[in-house]
Amino acid sequence: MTTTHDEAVATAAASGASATDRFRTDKSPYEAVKDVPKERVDELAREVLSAVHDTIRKHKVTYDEYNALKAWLIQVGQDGEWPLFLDVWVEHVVEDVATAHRKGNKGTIEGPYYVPDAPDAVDNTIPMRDGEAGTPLVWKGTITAVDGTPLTEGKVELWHADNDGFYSQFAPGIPEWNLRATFHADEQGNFEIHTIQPAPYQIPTDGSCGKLIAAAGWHAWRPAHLHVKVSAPGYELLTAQLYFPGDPHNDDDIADAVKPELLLDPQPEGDGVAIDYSFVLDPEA
Ligand code: MBD
Ligand code: FE
Repeated sequence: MTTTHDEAVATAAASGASATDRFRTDKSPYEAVKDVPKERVDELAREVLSAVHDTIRKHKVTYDEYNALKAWLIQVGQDGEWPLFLDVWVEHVVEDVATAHRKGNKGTIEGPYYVPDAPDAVDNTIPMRDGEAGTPLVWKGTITAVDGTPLTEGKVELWHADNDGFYSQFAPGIPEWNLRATFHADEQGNFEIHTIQPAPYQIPTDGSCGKLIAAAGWHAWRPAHLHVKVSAPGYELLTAQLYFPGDPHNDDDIADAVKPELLLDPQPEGDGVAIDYSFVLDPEA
């Protein structure tokens, strides 16, 4: 890993903070929930607060600890790391609940670094820099419905980190849309993707999330992963990540987002690897 060299460390916190701007630009969550009944808000807010109160009583939390929490929460906002914090430590449960009814592919969390509307890939190849570092990866698969119908209008939006664990549009110095593209299924529902294998991802050590990790004695790693959003008209959007066997953090992902169904089986091919992984989508209700 090269994330210990100076440049990589210097860019780390910026990635967490850029996610706040991106969230404000791309999502309109307040519009979506503005009609939530007050009974629901009352119940959820009361239960969350009550869980906090119980923890304080159980552990006899002191004023020093309470003030440390206040200082830390203020700093998370100033660092712009709320999207990072929530997606690493909370989103996996929301995803489990939201997709429990599905019969098709398992999905997992989106994380903080998705950008919508990535341009279509040219020649089935993701945009990359001249001499982009990393093992070449060729991926073939099919998009079908749970009843077996090939989804010829299906598409795969793919985004992933580079060989240093950094994402374009979040870490500085990487061309826009690098290692991000939209791939379309053919008349048989097949797709083909040419990219490189990403590196494991380390939560920025120089921001508030990194401070929490250090203070608690945790590690800061996610296993290497490919992010996808797979969709077709009339079918539920599948958000997933795919993982590589043998990664030391597949069993202790800091974001708890690995599932056995999401492990790839790469085979050596030429100077790189070939993977064969297909998607099955659930029809919209
Ligand atoms: C990532 O790359 C990621 O996928 C998640 C879920 C959290 C932080 C960084
Ligand atoms: Fe990621």
